[in-house]
Amino acid sequence: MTTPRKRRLFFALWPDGEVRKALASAAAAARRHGSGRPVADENLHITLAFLGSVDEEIKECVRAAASQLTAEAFALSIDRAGWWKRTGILWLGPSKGPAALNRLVKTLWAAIEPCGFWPDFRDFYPHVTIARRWRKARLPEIGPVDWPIRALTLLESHTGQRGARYTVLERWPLS
Ligand code: 2AM
Repeated sequence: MTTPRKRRLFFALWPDGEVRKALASAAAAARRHGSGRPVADENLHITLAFLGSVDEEIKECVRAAASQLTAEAFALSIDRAGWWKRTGILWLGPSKGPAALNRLVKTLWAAIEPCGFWPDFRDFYPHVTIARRWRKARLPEIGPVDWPIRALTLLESHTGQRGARYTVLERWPLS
C-alpha cells in the first residue's frame, strides 16, 4: 500500500517582482551588520497561516475555503527591521500592522477551520524573515517598502539539503 502524498502548505503574502526587488534590497541593507543564514530573495514572504503537512483532501478543502473568502485589498508599509533573539530570526515588517491585515488572517483561519484547523492568530506577528541563525550586530533603519496587498497566496514548501523552496499553488485576488 502506498502512503498518500502529503504536502507542506502555508498561506502567505507573496510579493510580485517589483516589491520583491525592493524587499530584497532592504533585506541586503539590513543584513550588512551581523552574520547568519540569509533567506534567498525568491523566498521572501509574509506567512499568514502555516498548515503543516496535509493530504490531498485537506488541500482541496482549504483551496475551496480560500476561493469563497471575501477580504479587502490594503496597503502595507514595511518600514522596520527586527530580531528575535531566541529563534535567531532577523526580519522586516510593518511598525503598524494594518487592521485589514488582522481581519484577513482572522477571516482566513475562520474559513479553513472546518477543514480541521485550530485558529492560530493570537500570536500573529507579520514579518518577512530575511535571515536565520542571526547574530545581531545592530539593527539598521530601513527605507520603507510600499507593498500593495492585492492577493492571498497558497504555497507549498519543499525542504531539501539546500534549504527551502516554495512553489505557488494558487492565488486569489482581494477585492
Ligand atoms: P517564517 O519564516 O515567516 O517564520 C514556510 O515553511 C513558512 O511557514 C516559513 O517561512 C515560516 O515562516 C512558516 N512556518 C514554518 N513552520 C512553522 C510553524 N511550525 N508555525 C508557524 N509558522 C511556521
